[in-house]
Amino acid sequence: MTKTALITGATSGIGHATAYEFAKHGIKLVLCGRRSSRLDTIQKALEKHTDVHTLNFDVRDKRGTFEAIDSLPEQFKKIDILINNAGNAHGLDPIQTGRIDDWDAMMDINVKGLLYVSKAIIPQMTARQSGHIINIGSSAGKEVYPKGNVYCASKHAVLAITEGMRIDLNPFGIKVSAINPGLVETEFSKVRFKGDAKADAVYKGFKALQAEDIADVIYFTVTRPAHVNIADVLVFPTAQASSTIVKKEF
Ligand code: NDP
Ligand code: 8X3
Repeated sequence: MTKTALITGATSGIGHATAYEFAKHGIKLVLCGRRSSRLDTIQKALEKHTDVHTLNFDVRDKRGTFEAIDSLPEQFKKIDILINNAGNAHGLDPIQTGRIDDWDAMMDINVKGLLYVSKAIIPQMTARQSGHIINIGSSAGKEVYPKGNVYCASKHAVLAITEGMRIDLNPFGIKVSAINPGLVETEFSKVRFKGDAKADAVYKGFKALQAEDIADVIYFTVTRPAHVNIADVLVFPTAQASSTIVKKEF
């Protein structure tokens, strides 16, 4: 039977590539993000392949998140696969000079936003005793790097929440997976450095992961047999050995 996936952060990068990968395989899509014109464009492009519904909300907005998910039309209400992907880094500063607004953004989006969306979807999964939640963590959730402080904390939280979900949802037969990428060339660094030229240097001198590489891993994860759960994956570009060790050639 055709499955339906809800993807947060579908307007860019990993979420966008996952939407395209899923559409290719006929998975029905609920695509979420704040930039509505991008959602419209993606919907038009993917409707050739599958049914697509878009939800325009900010995951920081608790009420807006629940209202958006409640508003799903009947044919999109049953979510089989939840991809908690929306998130970003904001800033790269030592803890003593970090901006509180950046800290708020990362904790509110990466951690609390993920919880709100999950809270809105989990009851239908427990009721049906089936479903698959994929949380997009990061290598930053496994290892803290200089100036990464709060972003790393937010991704460590994603990993802890993933493990907690897997334990608590175990009696319901719900799969919970964490996919943790290293450096992926998306809009991520543009957001982190607020459009500053520093962003351009991040992926120079080596071949970074592309969003499509992570979409491949996500599609693989959601297509395993019922008895197989890919619990936790760490994916680096070949040039990367850890958060701080990247083989660059100039
Ligand atoms: P992008 O910046 O390309 O995409 C981020 C997505 O998140 C956008 O679609 C954006 O949509 C959405 N988003 C951001 N803030 C909000 C918000 N407040 N409410 C709703 N949606 C929001 O980055 P990536 O694709 O790289 O990032 C996706 C995930 O992957 C993130 O969780 C990130 O932490 C993680 N990751 C990224 C890595 C990388 O190196 N790029 C490595 C490891 C993990 P919109 O602005 O339209 O709302
Ligand atoms: C994104 C990877 O190394 O920029 O989560 O934190 S990194």
